[in-house]
Amino acid sequence: MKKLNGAQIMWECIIREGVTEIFGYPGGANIPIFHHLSEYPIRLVLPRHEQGGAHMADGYARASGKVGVAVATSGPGATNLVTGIATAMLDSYPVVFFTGQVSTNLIGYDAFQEVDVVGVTMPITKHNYLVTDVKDLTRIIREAFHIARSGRPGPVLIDLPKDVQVETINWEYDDSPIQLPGYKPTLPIKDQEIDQIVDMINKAKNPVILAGHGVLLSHAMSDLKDFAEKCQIPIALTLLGIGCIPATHPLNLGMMGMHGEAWVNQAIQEADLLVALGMRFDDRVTGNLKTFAPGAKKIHIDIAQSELNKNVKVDLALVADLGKTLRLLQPLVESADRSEWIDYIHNIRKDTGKRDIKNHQSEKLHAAHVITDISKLADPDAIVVTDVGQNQMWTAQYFSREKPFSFISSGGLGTMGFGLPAAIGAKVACPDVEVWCIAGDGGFQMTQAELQTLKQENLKINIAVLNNGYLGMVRQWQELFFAKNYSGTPLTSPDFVKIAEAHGLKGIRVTKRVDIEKAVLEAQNSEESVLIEFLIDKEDNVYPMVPTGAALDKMIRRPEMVP
Ligand SMILES: Cc1cc2nc3c(=O)[nH]c(=O)nc-3n(C[C@H](O)[C@H](O)[C@H](O)COP(=O)(O)OP(=O)(O)OC[C@H]3O[C@@H](n4cnc5c(N)ncnc54)[C@H](O)[C@@H]3O)c2cc1C
Ligand SMILES: Cc1ncc(C[n+]2csc(CCOP(=O)(O)OP(=O)(O)O)c2C)c(N)n1
Ligand SMILES: [Mg+2]
Repeated sequence: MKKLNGAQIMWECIIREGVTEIFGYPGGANIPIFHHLSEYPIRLVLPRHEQGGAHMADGYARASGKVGVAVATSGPGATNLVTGIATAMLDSYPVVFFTGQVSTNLIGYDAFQEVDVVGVTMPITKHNYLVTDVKDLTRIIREAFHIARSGRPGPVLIDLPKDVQVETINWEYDDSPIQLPGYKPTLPIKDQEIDQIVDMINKAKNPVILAGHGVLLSHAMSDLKDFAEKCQIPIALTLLGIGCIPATHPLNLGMMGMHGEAWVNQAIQEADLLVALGMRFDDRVTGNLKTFAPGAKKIHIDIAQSELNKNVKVDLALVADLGKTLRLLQPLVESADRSEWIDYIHNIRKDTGKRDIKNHQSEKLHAAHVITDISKLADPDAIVVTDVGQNQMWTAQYFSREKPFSFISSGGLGTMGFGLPAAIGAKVACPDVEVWCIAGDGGFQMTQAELQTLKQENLKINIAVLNNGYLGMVRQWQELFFAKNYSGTPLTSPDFVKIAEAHGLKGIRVTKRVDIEKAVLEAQNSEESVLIEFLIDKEDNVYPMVPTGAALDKMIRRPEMVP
């Protein structure tokens, strides 16, 4: 037994959860937490905005597979976290958020910096708590980490009133089994369901696996590879599934969906069986639901019951952990030769994936060039973190990824401003790995204050800002579907080179393709973080593209080759 206060108990508990780094910002309602931090072996990274801290903790979780932790004060500190919490929620990442709260006797009185953060974050957390008695704190923190990392992972928030932080009790760690009778993160798998899946797969002539983020979250990468190789089923990836099978694996078709490759979408539309593994049929993936894969029987395996038969009605739905399921299926499915089907898909592919690059031999700098060249020069183990918009889609298309957990992107919420702070979190998690942040001029300006976090923490990452002078993805929609009415999308920027220098970092500007390599090598060889601003063609579009409401294979294709 030790005499400890709530703040100390918080630290005692989180080090027992394996936490070694946190992203936190202080304020009146969490000073006791910061007061005791130095007593514990935990590194604090101080963001410049709580949203940045939330994305850092999220990027940390995405890169490391561990639970990220972010700390903020009450009121504005807590509300600044909201976008970051929702970002982690939509992409199923385990982050535990600690917010300071006004003392329990003041709750409900509109006290200084009081916000009902439990109410605000109810729909964007997997679970949240308001601690009203310090004696509950150990149990709550243990539950929070368990809930965040088990089953379908997600963010959990703990709101800690100031009086709970300072109240002292005789404390010892209680490591008795966690009791959450209503919470069933995984369910047993029935033999009958496995038999049915095996039968459907064995009978299929033209099947496609739709591999999603759940493959990575379940650490089922090698199970997927073994399974697909045995039955010779080609694999289409969601944006967040990128990396679950190496880019160069012969069965990997590439990304599906709105900006997926045309041959991938066509294969899905023509398949006789879809095996959806740990993906949630987002509307960016399916195109018009009425015309989605009309001739295919559909199997959906997902750990979340709520995702099954939600967007796409399927023939067989199984609630289960993917790794476990694939290991059960592997010995039961027949080895098959599906070379005719695979050859057919490769035949529709031809050279269309490279068309952008071949097509753009002008003096201008094109995003496809920039990303392709960075991808070739980057360390094969590098982690690439994107922002949101055209830059994100170009990176998904042209930054070739062989390793899992090496492509980090805000998919579900599509949060502009995510890139830089998430890249900082990834670097804190993986200090020995080369980290690239690829952002647009718009998104980068949303969280660029975090450049100073890089400086203060002495972290080295490489940043590529694709400056097209527009909120490019929205401008593309305006060009194609709103009569080129560029309302609200032209965007000025500060001198990004000077911005980097003002933060004590290095800045480089590139305007021609011949200069890309030199700049990238200079960035890689620099000891400090480097920002490269690429002045790219202003009105390049991301192709292919499925217009909203269109069938998945009715894509606007990349422009034909010009002489
Ligand atoms: C501008 C923009 C354009 C986009 N365009 C595209 C596009 O063209 N193509 C595309 O694919 N996406 C696109 N997206 C991303 C899209 O919005 C979704 O985020 C993405 O499709 C989701 O992929 P997912 O279903 O694999 O991952 P998630 O949304 O993370 O879902 C993962 C699923 O796995 C399940 N799961 C988790 N753990 C396990 C486990 N252990 N076992 C089994 N299941 C598990 C979860 O329950 C969940 O259902 C775009 C996003 C933006 C911002
Ligand atoms: C926080 C936020 N606000 C608005 C949007 C809508 N949005 C999606 S992409 C985009 C344009 C992004 O512009 P930029 O960062 O310059 O990237 P580009 O598309 O030009 O590569 C916008 C405004 C968003 N996704 N997130
Ligand atoms: Mg832009």
